[in-house]
Amino acid sequence: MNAELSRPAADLLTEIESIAPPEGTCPPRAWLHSDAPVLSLNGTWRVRFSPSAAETPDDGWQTGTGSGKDWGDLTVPGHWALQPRAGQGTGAPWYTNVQYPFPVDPPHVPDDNVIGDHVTRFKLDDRFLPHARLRFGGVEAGATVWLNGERLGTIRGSRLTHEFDLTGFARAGDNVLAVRVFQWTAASYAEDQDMWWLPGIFRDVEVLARPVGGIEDVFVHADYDPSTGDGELTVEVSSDGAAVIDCPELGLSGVPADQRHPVAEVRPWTAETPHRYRVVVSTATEQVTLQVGFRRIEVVDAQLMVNGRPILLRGMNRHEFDPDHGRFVSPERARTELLIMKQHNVNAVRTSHYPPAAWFCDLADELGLWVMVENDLETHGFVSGHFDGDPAKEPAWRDALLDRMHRTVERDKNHPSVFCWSLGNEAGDGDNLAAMADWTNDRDPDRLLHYEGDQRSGKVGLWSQMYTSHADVLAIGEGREEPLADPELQRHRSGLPFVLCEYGHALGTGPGGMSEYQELFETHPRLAGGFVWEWIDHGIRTTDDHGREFFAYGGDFGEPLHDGAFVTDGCVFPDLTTKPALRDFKKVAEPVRISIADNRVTIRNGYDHRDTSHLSFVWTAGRKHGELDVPVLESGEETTMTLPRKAGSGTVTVSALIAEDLPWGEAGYEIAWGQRVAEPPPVPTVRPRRRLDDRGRLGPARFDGRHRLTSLFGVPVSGPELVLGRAPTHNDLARGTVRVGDGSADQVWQRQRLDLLQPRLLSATLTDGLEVRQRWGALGQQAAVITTMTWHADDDAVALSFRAEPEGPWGDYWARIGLEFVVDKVIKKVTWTGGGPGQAYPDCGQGARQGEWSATVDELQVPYLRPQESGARTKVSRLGLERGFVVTGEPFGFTVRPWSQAELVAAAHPHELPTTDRTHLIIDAAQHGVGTAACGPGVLPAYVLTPQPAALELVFTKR
Ligand code: IPT
Repeated sequence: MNAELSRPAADLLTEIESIAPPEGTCPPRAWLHSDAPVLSLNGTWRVRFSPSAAETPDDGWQTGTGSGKDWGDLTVPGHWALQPRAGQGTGAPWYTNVQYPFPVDPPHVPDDNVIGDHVTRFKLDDRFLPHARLRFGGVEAGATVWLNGERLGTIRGSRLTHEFDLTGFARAGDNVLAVRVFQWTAASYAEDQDMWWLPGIFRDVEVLARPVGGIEDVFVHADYDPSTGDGELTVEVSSDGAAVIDCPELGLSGVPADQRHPVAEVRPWTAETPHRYRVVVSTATEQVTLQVGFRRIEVVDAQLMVNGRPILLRGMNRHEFDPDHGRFVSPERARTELLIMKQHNVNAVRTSHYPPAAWFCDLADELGLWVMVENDLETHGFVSGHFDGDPAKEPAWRDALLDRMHRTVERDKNHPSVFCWSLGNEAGDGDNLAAMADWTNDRDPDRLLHYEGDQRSGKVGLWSQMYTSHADVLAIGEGREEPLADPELQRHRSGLPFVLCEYGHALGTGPGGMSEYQELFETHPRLAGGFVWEWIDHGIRTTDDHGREFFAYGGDFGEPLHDGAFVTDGCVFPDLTTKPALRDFKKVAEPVRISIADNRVTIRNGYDHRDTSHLSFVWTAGRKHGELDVPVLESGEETTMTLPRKAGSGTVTVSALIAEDLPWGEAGYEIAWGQRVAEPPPVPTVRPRRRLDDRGRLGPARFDGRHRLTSLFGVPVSGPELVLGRAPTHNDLARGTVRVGDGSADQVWQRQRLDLLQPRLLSATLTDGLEVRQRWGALGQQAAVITTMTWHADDDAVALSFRAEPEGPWGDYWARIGLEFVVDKVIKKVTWTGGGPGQAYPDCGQGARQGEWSATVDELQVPYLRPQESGARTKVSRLGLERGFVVTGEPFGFTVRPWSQAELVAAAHPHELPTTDRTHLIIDAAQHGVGTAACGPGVLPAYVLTPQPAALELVFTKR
């Protein structure tokens, strides 16, 4: 103990560094919808900050009004670092992933430890007396709580609910609530999740009236027997009064609690058919309403089964995040999130890596999503010391860790959506986790247990890994995994379904390889699917010195240690606009598969539990369209039918649409599609009628003395230049767990100097046009690409035939091979025929389909929070640049942006990209895949762009 500290400061430090469970709180229980009065204490509170325990005044503030010059206003719920007006020196948001932002010295915390003293005053009437509870939904990173100057206890477990009994503390009329919140506590060691460190009272604070003879807790068991269709309802009630159950829909009226009630022919709950029954539990003084879902979760023959049928998790890892409010997310916003998920064929959520706000599972119950509720536990940063001292194994932490799990399970135990509990994320392994597992299995045997950190998986119901390669997932699917040494553990694990609790890391452009995972999931019964990492970018909305708004990531607040943009790996942007990753996921995870061969359409129902009666099917071929009369298909059923003759023999799309409005999607909303793509039209032939004149004119094209284009149809254009490189994506910058060649893609490219190519003219021949042969060598390198560009023209068209041959010692692969044209004017809009509307790369872009598209150049860009290669469209046969020219060709890829690749590389945020008066057009013959090397396997072999000959046939016309 620090000898210089005054007694109160020393006591405060002891309290901050305590690893005991919270003190003075009520036993954890369900978050119930009761008719007992509730008083919300959300609103404007008074707050003052001290920079450390040693400097925290001990001045009787707990009964004060929070007035004086040190005090300011703060909105509760809210993180103080996101309310800079609340006070000076409160610390800024701080992002780290695995590493702790303080020395690993448990249970000690640094001296720099902002302490926020919060005060609010409120009135209570008789309804809250003599018994009431004070409930906190979440306080980071722990607190001490006083009511009317009397200490109620402590909060430990930032995303966990804490209740205090106010009996004997609360009084009629005015009350003063004082909460001392700490930036760091010993509990911070257990809360090392990959996210911003954001202290504060960030969830609701309420006073709950507790009637005498009321309902303390409820545990609903609603089983469904798939063989009979019958259910059984048991409602365990803890109350000091007699409780009865009512559910008119089930014919239950005033039946006793704590007994089994068989109910014939119930409609079961599934994520696809979220049918709930309203059950009311009453005592003489309180009524609690529950929304009950009947279902049975089992593991049978290593398959994850619900209600007797296997399910496939098409999941997302969801952090709670709002760009303005951090981990305070409003129910309205969360509902929007879940609607977006449902609309993109997401059927499951892992609440990474802590329990969400209490009402979250109500929304999941209502809208239909499988939820894995994860405990608030991660000790990842101990990895730097080989998990020495990891709370998961230190006996002194046992009670605190068990307490966390109790709070997690007890609060959410009545939700049908919750199919699984998770002990936490990345917390090593140890006896404390084993104790938590035992307790959970015992408390709630009707759900599965998950924990990825211990691969022996002895106490869990799902075998789980993260970022496993496709090859290893295949091996597991086929039961060919490396067996565990212990035969008993091996026997247990080989009987478990397998999930990827994280995969498809969605950082930046990508993720590549999702389809290949999905195919494995759909092929091997043992593979129960997974959860993409992750749902949302945690970018904090802020402004730069010029007042320009942007979404900040690690380092943008001057953090001395941080993990940069690694927190921007969501499928939606911070403002919930969708990223290409989500649109691709929607296609990859389609619950209905549609394929078309010749004029035969095959439709397969891939839902786990429901038929297709909620869908209608339409075909579209250009401007023609019509309905398809598809019989209702049961889960797993398939039908094949002939397309109407009217659909013709060209490109045709068959879509599955929502037939009538659903709670999460309007009639006409497309949930799945399949396409038959017609051969692209032949590239128009240009009969060479023009010769290069001595002023460099070749029909509508003009060239300079070095045979470089200077204009096309009067539009100033320079180039084309060979491009082999790209502005590295996050994935290109990382090594990946499975990779081709040595190091990251970017290193492979840097070694080849792909972005430093220099041309040398080999020959320029005047044929019936112009043939230019060049050698493109990289600075300092012997390897080269020999290109031949043959130009022809008539009065209205210019043809370019491009051939490229690599020569010499190239590295393992290129980023792309294409031609870059720089148009010396601003192009605002483009139209194209080909893949769209969104971006595509060889191993992603599943959401793109063949069609006629138009977009502004701005819309073509994907505003990843750190700029990088993005926005490519592929399989394009015609591209029109508004007030520019048109390019027709054998299918090519294009990228149109106002920036050079170097400008993209230089910008750390989208708002730093310069305003230019140029337009860069890259026409690609091929690109390298994107993979997920930033976290997981790199580009799969099929998508590696080895140095190889390439060709493009392009025709330029005015329109
Ligand atoms: C994994 C974490 O579980 C997750 O929270 C997130 O950090 C993710 O990585 C990367 O974005 S852990 C990693 C070391 C595999």
